[in-house]
Amino acid sequence: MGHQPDKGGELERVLASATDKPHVILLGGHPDPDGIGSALAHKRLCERMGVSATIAHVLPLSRSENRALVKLLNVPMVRVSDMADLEQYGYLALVDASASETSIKLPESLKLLTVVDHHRPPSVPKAGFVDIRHDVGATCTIYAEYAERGLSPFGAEGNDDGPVATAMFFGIQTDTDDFAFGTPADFRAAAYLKPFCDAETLSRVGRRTLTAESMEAVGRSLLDLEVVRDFAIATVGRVSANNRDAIPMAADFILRREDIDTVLVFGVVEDRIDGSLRTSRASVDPALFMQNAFGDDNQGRPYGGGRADMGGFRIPLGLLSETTNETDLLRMVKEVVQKRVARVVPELEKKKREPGKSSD
Ligand SMILES: [Mn+2]
Repeated sequence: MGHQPDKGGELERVLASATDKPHVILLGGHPDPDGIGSALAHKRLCERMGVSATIAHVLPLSRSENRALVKLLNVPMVRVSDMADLEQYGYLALVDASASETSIKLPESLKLLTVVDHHRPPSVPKAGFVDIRHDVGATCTIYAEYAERGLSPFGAEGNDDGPVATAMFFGIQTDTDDFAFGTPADFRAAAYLKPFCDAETLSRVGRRTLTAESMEAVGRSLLDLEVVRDFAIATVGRVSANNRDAIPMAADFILRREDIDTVLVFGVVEDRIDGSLRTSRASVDPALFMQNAFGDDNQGRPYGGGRADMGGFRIPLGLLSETTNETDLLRMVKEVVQKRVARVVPELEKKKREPGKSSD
């Protein structure tokens, strides 16, 4: 951690030693602005060294603001679905993650070359180049620092760095909750990138437009909201996979209510139940909350997990998915989730049993 003497120079040497085969930058999860901005920064470095690099992702872009970012900046990304799609590449670069996406099997010939990330890794990855820092709010901050310290500085060589700088700036902005959690390094990186950004694109993606479906889902969660003491629970009903981020969005929004400090929002997405927990109370540990409420699946893997202030869970619908009546299904899902959450928030069950409170 802290300031490594010349990580940028080391990255340059590692990239220069791997010019014999094309590179792939594989984004994990649903690509977010920090991942996209970092991937663009990495691709730019590869290209300056004469190496071809492709940005790939497995899961779809899920927020409309992310789709807008990709569209407005014309971000070149390909969606891959199986191993055969990756066989043409020799080297793998991971940005904003230290382990590759688990939903795709990688060809053995693909060599993990670089890892640049700001999350705590479960184990230190083995790669030619590793730069993992916990004292920055975004991976784009690390790439901005390489540039500022002399590795392909922005604006040099008469190149148009606007789209890359804009995506990186937005990556830092979103990963730091609009700079509320920005570290000095994030502010410094943003200040470095700002003159190269396209102001109009930045303000357009900064609007964070929502799809109509997401907004309706957030609306349903507000109608469904139940509050017991300082805890709130709500369901969005069913949302499409493309709009599943309506669930954490609703949780973030409800957490702003002044009389609560912890909220759990859930919904049905395809053939599973998806949920998000948000808390502003230090004594609530989201990972422990998830564990106590939902436990493990039959292979011993927990249904949910979390970090200091947020958590999530995914539970397959299993036999419930055969319910043909959607209203019945949603009612049963709600019952199951509430029962489980009552293990952690017992008042929820008591409230249910009170007369006069009937479920819809
Ligand atoms: Mn990030």
